Amino acid sequence: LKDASGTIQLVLDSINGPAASKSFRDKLLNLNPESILSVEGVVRQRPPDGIQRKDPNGDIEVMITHLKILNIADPLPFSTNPNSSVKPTEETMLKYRYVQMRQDSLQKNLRKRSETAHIVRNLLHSEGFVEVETPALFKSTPEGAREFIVPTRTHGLFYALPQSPQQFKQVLMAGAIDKYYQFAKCFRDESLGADRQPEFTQIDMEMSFVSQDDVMGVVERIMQRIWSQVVGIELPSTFKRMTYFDAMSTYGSDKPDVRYDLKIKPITDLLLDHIHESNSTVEALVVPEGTKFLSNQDTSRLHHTITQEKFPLYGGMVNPRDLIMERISDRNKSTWTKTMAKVGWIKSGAEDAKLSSTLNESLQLNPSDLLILNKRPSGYYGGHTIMGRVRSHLAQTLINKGHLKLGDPLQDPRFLWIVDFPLFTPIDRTVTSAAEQLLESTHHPFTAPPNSDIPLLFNNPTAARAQHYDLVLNGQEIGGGSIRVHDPVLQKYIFSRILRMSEERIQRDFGHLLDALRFGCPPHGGLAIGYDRLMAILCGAQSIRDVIAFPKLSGGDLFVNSPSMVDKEKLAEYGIACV
Ligand code: AMO
Repeated sequence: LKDASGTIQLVLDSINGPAASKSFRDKLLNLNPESILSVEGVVRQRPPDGIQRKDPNGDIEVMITHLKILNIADPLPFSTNPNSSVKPTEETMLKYRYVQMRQDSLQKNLRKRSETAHIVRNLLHSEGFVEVETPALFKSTPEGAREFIVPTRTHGLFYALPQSPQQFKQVLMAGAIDKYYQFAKCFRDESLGADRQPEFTQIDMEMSFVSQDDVMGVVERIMQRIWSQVVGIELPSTFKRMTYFDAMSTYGSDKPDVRYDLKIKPITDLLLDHIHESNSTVEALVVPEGTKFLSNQDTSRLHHTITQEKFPLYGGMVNPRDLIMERISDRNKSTWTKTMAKVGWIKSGAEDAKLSSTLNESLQLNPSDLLILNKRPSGYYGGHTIMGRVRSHLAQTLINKGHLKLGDPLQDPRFLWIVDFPLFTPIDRTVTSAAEQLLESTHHPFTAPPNSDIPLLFNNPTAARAQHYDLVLNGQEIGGGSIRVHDPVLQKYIFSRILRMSEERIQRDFGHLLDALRFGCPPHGGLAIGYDRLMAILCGAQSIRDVIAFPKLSGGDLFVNSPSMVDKEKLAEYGIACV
């Protein structure tokens, strides 16, 4: 017999007990696994000559006095024994999620999720936070991701599901709920992935009269408490911080995995006398002794992968000639810069030997190293550079081949704050005239610059920094937040002059928020932790699907089979027809 707490052996006395009747005994012994029984009996020490079992409750057993079959299970679609040799597909497991849930791993994950939520609620409650629920029927407003639209029976009018409770939580600050939190459901109609679901949960927080450091402090205390109580590890009292610029220039990513070195080195300055174009950046990545364990096939595969990706903020697709993989040997150590001349990056006939020796020294290059070079349009924009993608693919290859071992993500977590993000990001970098350059908010349009950068909004907005901070753990963004604009004049200026929204649209989409800022709204800021991502790390799960009771695949929800068709008549009530 098993239940959520474990298994125990049942013993039937075939002479006196309920199994005295042969027909009952036969029925019992022929039951399908996972049938539901009610048992009463006497718990007793298992006799030394009893049947040996290897389960944790092996010392005791139940001598049955009454037994009832409550529900006979049909043969199962797959075995609940995780060691069974037949492995069902993920689709099958999601269709019969309740059967999969009986397996140890999903049981443990869901219980750990509940326990962790409890720890967080306790801590926030003790710090004076108020848990407030905000509406799921929201309004279509441009905040970043694509929304799910909800039709109403008033023709032409729609709700939208919230991407996050961002605007509501800011308005709670105007409403004098000075410390808010919520385990909030968020909805984003974007492509799915191991760390992405269309419907996910945030630990959403907002506070009045706070600085960036205050918000980061609360989040650090949450992580410390979780790691202490769930993992049994004491974390440092503050986490490391890195600027966006340092993260992008050294790791090529705004969520760098700092568990491995492989640092990117900009070498543009060293090429200044030799280079053709002025508006390019050249970056180098050295894999020490890389030629020993990365074959030509490995590097051409890497080259191919990168040239198939799109980099809209760095000129589109990568021209294959702009990514060089050079195997350094004794023979070519002082002549490899010829490759740069050959593909036209530098003037040929440049003082080869001198340039090589300068670069060799700066890159500390040795025979048998693998050198990767990339030339691209200058600047740091968006979530990653081309070399940043090279770095993470490369690390994956090295891990797969057993040449790179990462520390345990739970026992040795590398929490890292990324700060000083640019407030705005260009939408299309091929537009060069400042007058036509369209910008979007790097985080969201409510994020405030530091006071010192406000003047930049009037003449050079792309240079303005944001009071925006992301929490990164082992290369994953597990949280993000900012200090908000609380001045309605500044907020309106950002909407109209920088994001170029029409007056009509500002009023329609954000009039309510501007009103809330006008009638006495304190300075405020907050952050949201991606709860599913955090739980996946805590459970050592490969995907956030493993820590969500009913996750979706790209086909939707396989258990209820949704999204599904709706009758024509019902659609007509909403004024909708499918064409
Ligand atoms: P942001 O959009 O950065 O910020 O989201 C916060 C965190 O939510 C997680 N996350 C996701 N998890 C699973 N599936 C998804 N599709 C998904 N999208 C995001 C990430 C991310 O760090 N309102 C702001 C927060 C704020 O400014 O206070 C917001 O939503 O871990």
